[in-house]
Amino acid sequence: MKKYQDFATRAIHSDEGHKNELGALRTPIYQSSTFVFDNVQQGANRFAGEEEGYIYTRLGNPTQADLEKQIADLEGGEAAIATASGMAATSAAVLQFLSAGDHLIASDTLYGCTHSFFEEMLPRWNIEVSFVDMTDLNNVRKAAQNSTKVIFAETPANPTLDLVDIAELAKISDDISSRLIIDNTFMTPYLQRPLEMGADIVIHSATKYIGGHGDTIAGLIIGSEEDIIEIRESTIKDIGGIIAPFNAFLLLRGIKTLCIRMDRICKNTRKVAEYLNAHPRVIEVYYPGLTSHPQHELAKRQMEDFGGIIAFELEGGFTAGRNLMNEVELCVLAVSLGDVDTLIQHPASMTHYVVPEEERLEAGITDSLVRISVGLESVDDIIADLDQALEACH
Ligand code: LCS
Repeated sequence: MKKYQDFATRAIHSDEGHKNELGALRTPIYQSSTFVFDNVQQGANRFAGEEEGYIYTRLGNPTQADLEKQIADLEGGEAAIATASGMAATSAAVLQFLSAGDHLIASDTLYGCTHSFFEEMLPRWNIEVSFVDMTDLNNVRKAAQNSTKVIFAETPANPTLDLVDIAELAKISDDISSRLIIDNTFMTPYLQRPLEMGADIVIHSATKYIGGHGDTIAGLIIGSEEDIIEIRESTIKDIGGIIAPFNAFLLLRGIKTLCIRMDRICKNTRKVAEYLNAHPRVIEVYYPGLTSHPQHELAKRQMEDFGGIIAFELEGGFTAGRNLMNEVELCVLAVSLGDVDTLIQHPASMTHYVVPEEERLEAGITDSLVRISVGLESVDDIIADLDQALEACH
């Protein structure tokens, strides 16, 4: 097929749905655990990698393969693997490139389970981890050791919306021969493409904007052909966090409307951020699209738009925030993000509950921080709901 330059066209046409035997427009769901061999020699050849063809869905499946081809194209990578969850993507990518005695540098603000995986589990395999504030990259240079094999960052970070300069971080990573892994969940490839800025691997919680409808848990890993083959044949094959065919189908479907959803979400979010910023009871708004965000210039440089997540703090601290979340009617009180619905939650007691208090506060995840993932509803209705809740939450 002709290679289209425009992302919006590729999001619709760079899968190979219609290339199936019956010409179905959409990629079929190959809901099969295993694949039949014509004879013993064919089975042996497939295992030996001497003949193309499917073997067993943990090792590969046509629905999954179509999704992988498309997301690699959209992220600007050579290859990809779709996984059972965002955490399956993070753990498979990180474990692939670290062995006992190695060192990982991670940004100090990360989704709670990513933080606990690094802090609680990796040291059990004698992997040392340094969490550093990557808004100042000197901290990364200072933390670097000969044994540093992976640098991992989320940008924008969950939930504080701190940014990391990907191109500068990639230079540091190259200088010390480390691999740079970027969690691009908050942005999607439509708004930010870390591989083009020098990152080695991108991971996603595809549960969020890529699925987009609040109905799927899934993850993605994108990188060079060589790295992806290694991950597929090792930490995915042997640890097993592969995506289910039906979930791969749901992501292929989500990608078709990614651009139009993100355009609407970014537009809505800008208005909600401006509304919150002007409200007398809101004392702080964290959103990279506001000129008051300390990294607004970096945001304009490395992101196409500013995304759909806002964090904010209310006058009256935790009590006011809790009351607000109990008072909303349209906004849904739930974790996760990137859905069609506007979701609101309390990081300190929910998504980041697993982060030890001292580290949580150090990273700016205060007890009074409220996070909102703006959805696709009418922005007037979202703002009216927040307005009535702010009135009622004294
Ligand atoms: N990376 C980021 C940036 C995330 O926000 C999450 C989940 C993950 C990775 C893990 O992905 P999962 O395994 O859940 O697909 N973030 C969540 C959140 O903020 N609320 O609930 C889950």
